[in-house]
Amino acid sequence: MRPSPRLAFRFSWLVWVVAVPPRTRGAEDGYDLWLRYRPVADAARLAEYRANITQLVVASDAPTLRAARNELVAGLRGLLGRDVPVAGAVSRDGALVVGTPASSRVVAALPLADALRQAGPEGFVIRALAIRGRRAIVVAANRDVGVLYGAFHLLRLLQTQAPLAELSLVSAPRLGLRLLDHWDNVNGTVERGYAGASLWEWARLPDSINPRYSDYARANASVGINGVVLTNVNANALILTPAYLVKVAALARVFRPYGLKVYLTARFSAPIEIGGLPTADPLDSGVRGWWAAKADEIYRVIPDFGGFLVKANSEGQPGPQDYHRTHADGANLLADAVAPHGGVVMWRAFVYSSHVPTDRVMQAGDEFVPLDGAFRSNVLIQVKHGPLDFQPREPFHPLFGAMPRTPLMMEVQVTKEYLGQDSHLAFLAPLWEEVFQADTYAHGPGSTVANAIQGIAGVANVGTDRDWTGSDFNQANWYAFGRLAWDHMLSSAAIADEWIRMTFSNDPRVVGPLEAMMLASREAVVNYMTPLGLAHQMARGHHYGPGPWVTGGRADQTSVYFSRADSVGLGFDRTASGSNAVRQYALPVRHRFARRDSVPDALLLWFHHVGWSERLRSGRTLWEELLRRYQAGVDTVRWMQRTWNGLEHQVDGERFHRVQALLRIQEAEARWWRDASVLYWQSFSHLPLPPDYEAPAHPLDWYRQLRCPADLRRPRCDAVMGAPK
Ligand code: GCV
Repeated sequence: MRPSPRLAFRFSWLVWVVAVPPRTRGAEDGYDLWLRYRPVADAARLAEYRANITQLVVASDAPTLRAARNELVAGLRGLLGRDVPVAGAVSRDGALVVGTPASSRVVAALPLADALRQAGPEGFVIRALAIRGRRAIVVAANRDVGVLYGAFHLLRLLQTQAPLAELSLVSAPRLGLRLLDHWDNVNGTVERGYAGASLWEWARLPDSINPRYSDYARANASVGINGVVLTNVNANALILTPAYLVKVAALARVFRPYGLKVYLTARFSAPIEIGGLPTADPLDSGVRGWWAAKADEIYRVIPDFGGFLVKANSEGQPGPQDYHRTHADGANLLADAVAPHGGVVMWRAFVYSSHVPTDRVMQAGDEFVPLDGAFRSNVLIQVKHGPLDFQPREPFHPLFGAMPRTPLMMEVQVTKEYLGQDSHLAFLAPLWEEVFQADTYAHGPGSTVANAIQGIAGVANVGTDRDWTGSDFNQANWYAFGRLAWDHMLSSAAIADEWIRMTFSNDPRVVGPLEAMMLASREAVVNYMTPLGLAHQMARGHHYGPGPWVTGGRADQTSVYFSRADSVGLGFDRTASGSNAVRQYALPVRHRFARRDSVPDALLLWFHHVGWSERLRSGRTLWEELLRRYQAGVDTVRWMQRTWNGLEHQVDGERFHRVQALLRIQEAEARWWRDASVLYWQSFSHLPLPPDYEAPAHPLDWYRQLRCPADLRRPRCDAVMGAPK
């Protein structure tokens, strides 16, 4: 039957709507992150979802449940392509019932007691069941915030086109504290931020509330992040003054419905700087009184204030050691001040002694292990994932497992200070997964890092850039951080898979290649920057390009200190014949790292000084293996470029071209890293490059003399781009 002209017109209009690529329907500028809620493309799935979600039943209008309802209304409208009405009661098949037993009589009447017990205070239950003979799906939790997390999870299931039949899951976070740490300064700059300025508009707060604040909170809640440290660990005491506290309170009000608590960094010398006291000595009664009063004042304006994060006696920050007191004295001072209000103190183990130590990476272990048991119960020691400083690869920090009487949390960088900052594609979930799963053996086999911690903090990669994170793929790191903070047993592959489906497409022709790219990307960076356990080989200050020759100034902040390159070989001897840093690890990890026959190749030069011509497990000499790894890094980036180019017709043009341009930068800069490093090592090894090795574009001096532009936020060297290969 031929359609009537009128029908034909309607039909062609429909086809037009379906066939128009997303870019013409709205800018793909990255603002929506993974919360895009584009129409479900698979017709059968769409029909299934439409049949199973026909009304939304939310009994309460409490702020967090309202946030859950609004998210579901918007999300379902986008995904199902039609409005799902909100109802007060289950009146048809396909009800989506959302609530807690306290807020919803329907939920209270369901047989969910066991599941809710498993869900705990923040988790949720999602289940397909019958309610008074009607097909329904319930998202239930013990507290409103669990319902919100569950709502986001249900939307994630739809976004990733999961089947709804026999839906039955309980999810609870494995870690209590899941925080983003902002290194944001009150002047609006962001230390190690590569995505624009600080989100917090201090000059306009508390009167002007930027709508981005609630979108920021939504994004965090969607992955279960439950706290935010607003200010830089290189702290400014101003944030603790009344004028700023009302601004902080305004942000806290926006964040509260999303389960996001606010924390601040505390400058240890604040009693002097804003309190007018002559000292900040933690044992001084005036100082103790000042902090107690300050805590009272904060909790008066922010009743659910989370607590303080402190960087003390590190990189010039004041601390208790200025008064010959210990880190425990300092932490306990603040802990006592916030304890009556239920607050915590996160005290960083990233310390720098005023003397250059024999081995920089041992300092935290040596200072903190003797203090185990000396901290108040509301103190958490915040430990970077490795003992140095967020390098592309480090061994796990030896403090994990070594302070059994002290709560620890792990700190990672979501911002990529040392992994190509805004431009290089480096998916960090594999790095974090590697650390979480590392076995410390501190209490026998299975004593993983994940088991040694009670919380995690990620240094945020978020700023005022329209896409929040400076690049499309940097968003994946924010997402992955939250997902792993919630459940560190999730694999990197599973997280990448979800993120791609939510952010780009469910089309297997997109998911497969993108997942492969993302999973290979971190190792590529390790290879072209610091292969085989090298670390800290970047340019001084901005930490962007290669600088293996960096020397001068404080020795333990230079590349040469860490590489120990000489005519004999390369690498830092941390065995008993060297600094003996291996002693900080429990047996058998200590032996595994100390012995040449068992240390993993990936950490070889972290623990050993290896002769240039010594043979490695591969049968290749160190020199050959180094050359191979640097080249592998470059080759992987080229493969990523080819893979991405193959997606030109599957990905919208805006994002396609943005990512393509960044990959071009990454390829040129991977060569920059390889060539500068190989030539520098060659000046010690005096070994030749094989004839078929890709020749460096310039002599060593060219790389050494390269000066990057003065803009520290974008320290790119145009000169290295050269002609594309
Ligand atoms: C906030 C590294 C960074 C610093 C940072 C410091 C820290 O050294 O380069 O910018 O300071 O770590 O974690 O305190």
